[in-house]
Amino acid sequence: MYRELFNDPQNASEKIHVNGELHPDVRVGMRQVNLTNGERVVLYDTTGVYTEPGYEADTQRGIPKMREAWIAACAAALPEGEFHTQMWYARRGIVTPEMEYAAIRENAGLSPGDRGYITPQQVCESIAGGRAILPANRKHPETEPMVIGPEYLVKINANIGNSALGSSIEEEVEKALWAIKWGADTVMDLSTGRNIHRTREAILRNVPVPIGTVPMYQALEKVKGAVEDMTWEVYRDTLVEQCEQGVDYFTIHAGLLREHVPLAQKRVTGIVSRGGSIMAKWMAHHGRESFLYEHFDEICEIMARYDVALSLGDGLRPGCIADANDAAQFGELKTLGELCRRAWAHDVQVIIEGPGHVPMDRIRENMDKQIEWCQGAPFYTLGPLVSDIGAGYDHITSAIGAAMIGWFGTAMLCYVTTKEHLALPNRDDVREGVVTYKLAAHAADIAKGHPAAIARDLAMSRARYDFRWLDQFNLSLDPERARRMHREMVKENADFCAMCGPHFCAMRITKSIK
Ligand code: IRN
Ligand code: FE2
Repeated sequence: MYRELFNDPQNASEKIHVNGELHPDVRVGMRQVNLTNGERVVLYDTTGVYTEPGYEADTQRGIPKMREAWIAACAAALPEGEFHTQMWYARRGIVTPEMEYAAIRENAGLSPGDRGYITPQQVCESIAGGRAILPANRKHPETEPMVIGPEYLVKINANIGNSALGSSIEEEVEKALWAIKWGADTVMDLSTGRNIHRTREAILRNVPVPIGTVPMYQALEKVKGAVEDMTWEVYRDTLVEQCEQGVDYFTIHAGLLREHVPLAQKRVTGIVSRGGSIMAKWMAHHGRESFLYEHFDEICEIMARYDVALSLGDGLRPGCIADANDAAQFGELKTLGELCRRAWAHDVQVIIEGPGHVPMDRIRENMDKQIEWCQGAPFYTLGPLVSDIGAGYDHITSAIGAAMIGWFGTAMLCYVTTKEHLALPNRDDVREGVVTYKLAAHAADIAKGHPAAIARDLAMSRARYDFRWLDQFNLSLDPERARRMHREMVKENADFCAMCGPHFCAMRITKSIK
């Protein structure tokens, strides 16, 4: 069943591998597009083992545990029971196999000497300085290492997960695999409905990218949705449960303090973050400071024992453009900067979550403040949506903002689907959301001058001018859709398309000029 997801017999691309030098057992898969004119374009690949020739998926068994030996070697080199995070190693200048793997990946389509070429030492230094993270829980050996930071390719995250109103474990695994097929760099399981633990287990054992969660959602299910019954103990036990299972990064809304809540009550749309609203209600009910804030160091100690990265949640992100960049949002962002420093003291890797809904003229200010207050920790934003009237099209409303903020330096973009504000996304919504966000991220990479991103566009343009249709399909982000649309109206190798017909093709006419 899952194999068919990745099967595209008409796609003239093949899996290639690049081996490590520092760590010879590092073997990084990439996608090589073989063009009909003999040229080759190598692309970053998130599909893992699923596109290895002949791989037979078996969801009961799960995918190979590619990091297992590295994790074991680390453990063997340390006293019994001791463990360290990627940040700890980075701070000592030790380049782990994971770091080399991530560096090699970043160079897909580049050759040494190219501007933008990344070395393992650079990955190591940026993690040491907090400017990048490599999310890789030691209990998640299935994940293929990758790096998130403004110096690297802009990444995208796809949210999946069930709700009380629908979806099964199989559907959620299928959505996660569909997401990586189209290029999602990480997947967050935001399940809030039934079988949260088992759904996550199936995803972790079958998906080769880092997996994130918002542990508060499962903790709330444990107290049957009664926010006032939530306790630090229930939350802490949920953290440990998810660490043990192998989750690679947690969204934790620890920066939303009691003093911020009144600021949000003046807003047009109040608090629109699920995690944020839960914490605000808990604080109001108990008349106490956030237990996430008060137990923050304990949270970091738990996460450091597994190397789970911390994504500091934006519980006060604006839910409409009228609320953008207000005192509530920026008050929380300042606190996130403080928490970031505290997490680093535990060698916990950190990214900072950001908005939300922000009009285009106020996006730059968000990025600037984040850089100023969060010491260069990577920014990870939801959109932002640049208008509130896009219902049914909010993948586009938000991709406009995402492309801008990616260009300004945001390291990872959290996708928004067509169903945002309306319903739970299905498989096709996931595809459309991922491809739309790959476009936003790629547009940002181009604007930042990434040579491999620019080279892919150039190869596409040449193919277009030569009417090499197959090459155009294979170089596009969604070859299947491009091919289907073209083939609907003209035969395979026509030197025009149905948009203009044979007599009005400008490129054809241009070529006839002698
Ligand atoms: C990303 C940036 N800002 C928010 N996000 C994502 O929103 C976050 O990573 C997670 O997937 C989701 C959390 O939503 P709530 O609980 O803040 O609504
Ligand atoms: Fe929204």
